[in-house]
Amino acid sequence: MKTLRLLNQVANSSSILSRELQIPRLQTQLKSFLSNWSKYRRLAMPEAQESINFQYPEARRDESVVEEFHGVKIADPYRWLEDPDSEETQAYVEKQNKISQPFLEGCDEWKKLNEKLTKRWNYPKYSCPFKHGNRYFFYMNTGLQNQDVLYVQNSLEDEPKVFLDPNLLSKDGTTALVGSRFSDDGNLFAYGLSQSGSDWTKLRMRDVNTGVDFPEVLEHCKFVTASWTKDNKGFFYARYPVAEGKADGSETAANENQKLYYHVVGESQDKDVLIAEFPEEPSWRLTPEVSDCGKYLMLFIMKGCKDMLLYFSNLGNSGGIKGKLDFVKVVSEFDSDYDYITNEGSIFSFRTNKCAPNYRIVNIDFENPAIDNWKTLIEEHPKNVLDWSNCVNKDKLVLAYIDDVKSVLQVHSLHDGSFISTFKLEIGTIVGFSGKKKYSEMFYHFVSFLTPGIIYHYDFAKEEPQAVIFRQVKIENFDNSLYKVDQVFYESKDGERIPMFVVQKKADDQVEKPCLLYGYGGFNVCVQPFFSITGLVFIDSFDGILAYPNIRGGGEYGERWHNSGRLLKKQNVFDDFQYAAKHLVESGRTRYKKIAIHGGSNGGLLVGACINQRPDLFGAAVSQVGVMDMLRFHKFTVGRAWVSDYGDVEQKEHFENLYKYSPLHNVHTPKSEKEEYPATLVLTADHDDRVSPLHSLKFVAELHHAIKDCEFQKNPLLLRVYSKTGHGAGKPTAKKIDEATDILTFMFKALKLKLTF
Ligand code: X99
Repeated sequence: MKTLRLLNQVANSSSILSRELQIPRLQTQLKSFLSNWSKYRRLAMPEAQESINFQYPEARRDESVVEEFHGVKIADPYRWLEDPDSEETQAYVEKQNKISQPFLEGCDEWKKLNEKLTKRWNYPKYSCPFKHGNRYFFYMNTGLQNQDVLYVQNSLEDEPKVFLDPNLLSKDGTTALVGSRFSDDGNLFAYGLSQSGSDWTKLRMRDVNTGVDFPEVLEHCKFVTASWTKDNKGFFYARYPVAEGKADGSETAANENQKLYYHVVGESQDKDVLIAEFPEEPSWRLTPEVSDCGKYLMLFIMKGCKDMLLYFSNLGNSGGIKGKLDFVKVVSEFDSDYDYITNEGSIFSFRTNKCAPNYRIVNIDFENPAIDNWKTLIEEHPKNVLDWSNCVNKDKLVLAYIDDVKSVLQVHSLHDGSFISTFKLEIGTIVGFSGKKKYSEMFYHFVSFLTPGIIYHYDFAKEEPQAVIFRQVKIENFDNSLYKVDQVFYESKDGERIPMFVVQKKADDQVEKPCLLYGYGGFNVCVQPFFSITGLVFIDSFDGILAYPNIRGGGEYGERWHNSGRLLKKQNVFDDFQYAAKHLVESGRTRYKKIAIHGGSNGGLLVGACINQRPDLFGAAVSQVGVMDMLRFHKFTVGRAWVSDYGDVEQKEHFENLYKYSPLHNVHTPKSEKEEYPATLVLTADHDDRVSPLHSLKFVAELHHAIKDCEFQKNPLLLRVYSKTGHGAGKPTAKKIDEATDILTFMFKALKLKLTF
């Protein structure tokens, strides 16, 4: 499922991890911001010097808040910062921004880097074309548009017309298109809109022939998939009950009690038919999927971020959905993942890690779904991970493998799983794919650290089919032959062999360069090669290098890799990251004081834990939208789902493990130079309802308390809270560029660099 979401995105806009900082801003907004420039500059002058004493705002410590976990009393003096609406919290945020914003924006380098990023970002970005009915659709961004625009054309040669332009829906680009599905005949389009980066989504429907929207709006959705019935009349979707209090993404309330509904296009939401609910299981999240043939509704149920149940209902030819459906349970234990590929009659093909940590394809007969009747169609590969699979051209399975972190693309037979062919690929990643069982053609989208994007077209109906370049992104004044990518393998603390990509200029005679070290390390997510303008600007402007270690917790080597970096093994993730820094220094590429670490979300936790554990290994640290309070993460928004990676604090051994590394609970007062925190920038956003900003706020309050009057802490520890922004998805280009500028400026100052342009 992760893969499918990834494939639906325009490569190079925002990734599942927000790992790509990049992309542009509208010229007009740039101008209006630059006219404010002098204001920030004036504000900033005192802070812009090196080694100044920051007067951090004091956060009230409420010593009365103490909670007991398994007999251990733990104070939580900044509990009040968990209320985003209190005046005290808002005043605290404002005071922090008044220090961080001028520090970042109030120097000439911010302006220069912002201009450079904007220029570099300004190149056209495309998604794969995808066919629905008689038309092709694709996303395109001319370069600096805040949101990608959806185009339609009658044939691939036809002049494209705008079908949906989210840029017209808000002035500042903060309305984003998130998740969309066409009806089977391609005549109707269900699409989600989110505001200010929140995960909350409103679903709308558009008539493709007229371009006119239907009047109804479906509310209270998050992570919504509209799964159309074959009659093209409506779709299944899941939604939450109406929330008490506000629900705009700035709230922290836990999301519970999702229910499955059927919506008939043209009707109002209150007419929607309730299809399934599980009141005994408030944490279950539901994803519907109608089979390719239209006869079955599959229901995938998750409570964590891994493992799911699988039910199905026979829609038959019942003619209209009138009420709750009966479901047959195919999988009734949370112990594996299942991705629907296609079905031939009652024989369903799924990609699964059931008894196959590198994934296999299994055929399940819905007439007899007992597990001892399952048949392996494609065996698990001994080393490579089967990342996703799609059925095209009636009976061809396209398989994407991950081989030592690089994408491999193959075609197999749906009938017996036999291998047919491999597509030639450079070292890189397939970030997009389009193709359907009912069509003979397909497109796939390739990127790498030095390739901004190539979209290939392949048509099985051709006499001698071959992959041809359909579109290739060219960036003016970017000569990728000047750079090189190496994949190195280093040993971690326990001897595990960890891969790492290093990107740098070819003519690299000087050793000990500034190094941007990025990591994620969790949730089975792979950090495969991707094209990053921010990364290239780091190399070019700072004479730097980039390092991307594939630390454990990710899915680079299947479930084994994920499992060895989650729950009681989470410390491996931090060790792998710290050993990446050691390797980079020991191999002569950089120095500790020249390393800037960076991570977002689960990677923000990584950064927080690492600066507590080994502050001496890094010169600078940027933690974006991180999880910092490991004893309370499950209480807010969708946090309960992360128990599958982090563990459950209610269990003693999990509590002890979490308490040992939780960034909030392991802040120290430096007692020597070696213990001084690296210059640290903590970033969060007011509409982040994936990881509530309270994590970052409490962490920084604790840091500032710990270093108060500490002679050894000279490096800045800053908090920047962005507004009208969320966890990353749907972030307008203008805000992405500004944030990337903040990050690069911070690294520049913290590592005491020189601009090389
Ligand atoms: C999530 O929290 C997943 C959020 N999410 C749902 C979906 O709750 O993506 C859901 C329900 C139904 C369909 C799809 C979804 N994720 C995704 C983690 C990492 C992830 C996340 O955002 F697993 F990749 N985190 C933030 C983990 C810790 C910090």
